[in-house]
Amino acid sequence: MPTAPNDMMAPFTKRVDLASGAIPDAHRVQTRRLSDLRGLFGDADAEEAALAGDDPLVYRVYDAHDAPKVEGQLLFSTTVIEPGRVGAEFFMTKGHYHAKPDRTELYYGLKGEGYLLLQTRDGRVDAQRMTPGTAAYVPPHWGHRTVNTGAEPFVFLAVFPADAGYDYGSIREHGFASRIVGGGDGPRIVPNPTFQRA
Ligand code: S6P
Ligand code: ZN
Repeated sequence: MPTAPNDMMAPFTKRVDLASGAIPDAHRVQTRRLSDLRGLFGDADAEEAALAGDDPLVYRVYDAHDAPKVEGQLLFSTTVIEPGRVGAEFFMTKGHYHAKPDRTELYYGLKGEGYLLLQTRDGRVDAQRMTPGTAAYVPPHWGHRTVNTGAEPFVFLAVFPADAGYDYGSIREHGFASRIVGGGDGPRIVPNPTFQRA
């Protein structure tokens, strides 16, 4: 039984538009342009050049619903990452640890292709390839970022505890251990030379 009145929620269903990745009646849509990711790409000159242009859309997050930020509640969203690069580096999300670091998450690939990059604060690094139909698990304590390595939008569904929260500061301050760059042989996962362990 719920212990507080605001823990009580009615069941509901949301539709995900599989053609676009949008949730048409989303509670909230967050738009991330390149200016929102300033400083996160490895090639600072390429980033500045792109920012001097049209400040391209990098990704949108469709938050399906709102829920009390308490243990037991789930949130879910879709993320639509546009195809594109800054220099050689593919468009990606900002990346975060969860503010409650032991909170987990499940990603389910819906469209396009990409990678889920993961890292722990004590130096473990991982990359999971995601395509339509793959389910990728973010374990407790792993920071995570997604990257579109394809030529069309990369779309995935994320399901996570409502009290997980976001720690973006650690990624902004210390960087991500890996980057994904494009070249003649396709996407390559390379170490980030400026990464510092948190
Ligand atoms: C939330 C989950 C996703 C991301 C989204 C955007 O825990 O991991 O919904 O928020 O993919 O990434 P970011 O790093 O900008 O929040
Ligand atoms: Zn997350």
